[in-house]
Amino acid sequence: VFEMMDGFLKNDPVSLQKDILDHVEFTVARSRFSFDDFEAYQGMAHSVRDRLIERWHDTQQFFKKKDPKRLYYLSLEFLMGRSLSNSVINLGVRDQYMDALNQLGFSFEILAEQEGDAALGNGGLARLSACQMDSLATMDFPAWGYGLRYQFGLFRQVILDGFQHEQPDYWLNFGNPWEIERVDVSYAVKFYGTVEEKSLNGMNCKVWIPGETVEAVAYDNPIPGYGTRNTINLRLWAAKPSGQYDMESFGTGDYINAVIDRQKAETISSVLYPDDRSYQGKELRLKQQYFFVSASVQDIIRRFKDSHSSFDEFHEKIALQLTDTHPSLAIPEVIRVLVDEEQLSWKEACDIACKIFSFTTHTVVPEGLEKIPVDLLGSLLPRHLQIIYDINFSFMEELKQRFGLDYNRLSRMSIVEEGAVKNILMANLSMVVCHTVNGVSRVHLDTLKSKVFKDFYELWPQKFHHKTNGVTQRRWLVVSNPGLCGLISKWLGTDSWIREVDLLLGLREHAENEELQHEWRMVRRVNKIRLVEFIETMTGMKVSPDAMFDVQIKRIHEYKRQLLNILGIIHRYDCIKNMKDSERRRVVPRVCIIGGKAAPGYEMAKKIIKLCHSVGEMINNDPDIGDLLKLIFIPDYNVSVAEIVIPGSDLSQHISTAGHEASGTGSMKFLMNGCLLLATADGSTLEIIEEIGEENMFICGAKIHEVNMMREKGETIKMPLELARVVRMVRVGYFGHEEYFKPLCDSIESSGDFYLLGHDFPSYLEAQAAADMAFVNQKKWTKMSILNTAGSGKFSSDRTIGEYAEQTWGVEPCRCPF
Ligand code: 26Q
Repeated sequence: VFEMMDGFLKNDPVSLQKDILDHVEFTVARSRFSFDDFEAYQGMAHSVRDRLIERWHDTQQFFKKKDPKRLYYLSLEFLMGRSLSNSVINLGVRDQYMDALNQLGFSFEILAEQEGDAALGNGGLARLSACQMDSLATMDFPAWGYGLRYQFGLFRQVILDGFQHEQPDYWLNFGNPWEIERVDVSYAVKFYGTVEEKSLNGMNCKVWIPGETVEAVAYDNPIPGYGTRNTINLRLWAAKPSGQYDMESFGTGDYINAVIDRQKAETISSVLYPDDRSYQGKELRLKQQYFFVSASVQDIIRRFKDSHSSFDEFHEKIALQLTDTHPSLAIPEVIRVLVDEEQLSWKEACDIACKIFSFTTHTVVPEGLEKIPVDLLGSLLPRHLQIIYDINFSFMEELKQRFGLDYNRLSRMSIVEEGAVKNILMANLSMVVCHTVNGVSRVHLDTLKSKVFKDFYELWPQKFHHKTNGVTQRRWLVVSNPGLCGLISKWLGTDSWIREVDLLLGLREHAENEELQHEWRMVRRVNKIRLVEFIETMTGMKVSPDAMFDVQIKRIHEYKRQLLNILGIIHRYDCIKNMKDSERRRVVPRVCIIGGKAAPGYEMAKKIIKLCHSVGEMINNDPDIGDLLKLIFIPDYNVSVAEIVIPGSDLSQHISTAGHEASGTGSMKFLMNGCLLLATADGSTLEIIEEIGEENMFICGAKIHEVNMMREKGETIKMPLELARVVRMVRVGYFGHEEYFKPLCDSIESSGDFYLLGHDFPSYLEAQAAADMAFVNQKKWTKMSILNTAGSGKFSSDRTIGEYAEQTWGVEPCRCPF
């Protein structure tokens, strides 16, 4: 069926056309003479898939031959979004496919929109994993990703009467052309049971007699690099009933019930936990974590043993990166396999573990750290609990040597938290064993050192590092903003910035060039019009592209302060209402856009969503206001929505209470796309200020040390009048639902205003006013916009991954020849 050239699939438009049609006929099983957009998408996706598989094979064979040190990236979440555009761009065959489709009478853009998102994650952490996979592939690192193949990804958000409702995400219902099912790659994962002591060759051994076995089946997702043949693997595990006890259960008679019972194994990989506030102590979550870890560790050790006869070189060939503590059961699992199954000594196994593991933490607050009740762990994984106790015993001895019998310190640092319910602290376990812990921004590292991991920092300062997050310019510029992308390449005279993002700096010298400014505005205008159309499709609202588009899109959290934004909008509304006509003429029209999901159990976040709708309802229908102010809530925010919204935004808000956002990566995507930032000095925005200068941003709010001081002193400030006024409007039912909104008002006025909306409101309004002023001067605005893109180079995940490779993992590029 395939047209080959020099043994490679051919990529000229005619061959591609034939290929697509063949897939429509034989894979999708439709007539090659009559098929719709979705079928055309499927045909094309399968044709792209063939090319991915071709390169994936070559890359894996090449890695096998070279046997370099490999990086294994373990994450329970990956937010990949759509794959079609990204794949053809990274494979370097977009234009050829566009031609092929045009000749068949289809549009590439329309086909790309047929694809649903792969949303196997919650938010920042999960999208970061996806960006980092793209950089690992592009930079030729011999890396593998491991994750879980949830049957249901992040819930779909449906808004009814302004309230969020959750619906299952049936992302696999129409098939998934981007994965390769590996029925031959599967491992038994064991749970429950008991541990028995046995004597083996005169040695005392622990033997785990498990009570339940589930099979993990591999699904491989090729990740193509840009400008390279390298295509790495993201291996996701799905749970299937184990075949091991077939005879036993089927022999006993109750065949039907036996089958049904065994089918329950599949629940392990059925659904993603939608709460990104961490820890609930749920058994199913723990099962997911261990299922994932056990399958991955078995796979890694099997691959190693394929080409090595002892474990001497294990740490020279393998680096294991833990994405937060979620996969940290890999630590006792590796030790268990090495000691119980490979007969290494306890010391040898621990030494290996200490050399291969590193972890990155994505939280700032101690409450965000993961705990597992000892009873739960002991029943599900009895042998692992023993191993954790043994690790802790040695660690406590080490501490006593070092600090003497300082019991307070011992209890603060212990992996086992004593109390009414005993818990295992996964962060402490990770701290003890990993050779490195990374924060995700510079200030995040400071917080780790001075607060969350203070004791550990005193003990092992050399373990602490940070790698400021980054995002991939392939997805966030090349895929999502082709207009700007073309313009950048034209003015830089090269498209090399797609691999070497620092070249973007070259735009600085043109920032005031009128021709570039004009073209820049034109491109941005086209993007805004695309967003206008999208808003109309999603909400039925018509907004004007002449207005300033002011955007806040991210998960809904109290610390991210969508409430501050909404209260600011009420203030603006109130001001406009009270203006004379002459004043109104000077108002800069705004379209305020908010989007994001609330964790299903997070009541305050859900109230914020409802408030947004109620306020929008009033403002948008007020004939007094017209186009001067609109408030739009974009439902079901996800990666592909972000790809439309970000390029069409003028101003974006990143206004977490200082000290609460570990990094934040949304800001980086806006920055690259030439959108201005209105931000607090928190997480990555502090580093953005260093790159582009305070004069090119709108900064507001208390600084981190001020927040700390106010909290330490328990200082309460007097509510600013403007804030008191808008809160009152909500309280007295100006927007209806006064009972329902009461807790929101109380959080500011009666419960200590933990997130400091009162303190930050005046400077927030000032920053907003400064943005208005700047927008009136389009020359100045456009200059700032160009400088944003020009200064965004540091925030590419290529830079982040380069630092990890060199400083944390010790891995080197391994480039497959073309
Ligand atoms: C833990 C246990 C049980 C169930 C769920 C979880 C869980 C899942 C996801 C806990 C946390 C998360 C996600 C956290 C997250 O996204 N953090 C963000 O990470 C980004 C990437 O580093 C940062 O930019 C953000 O600042 C940080 O909030």
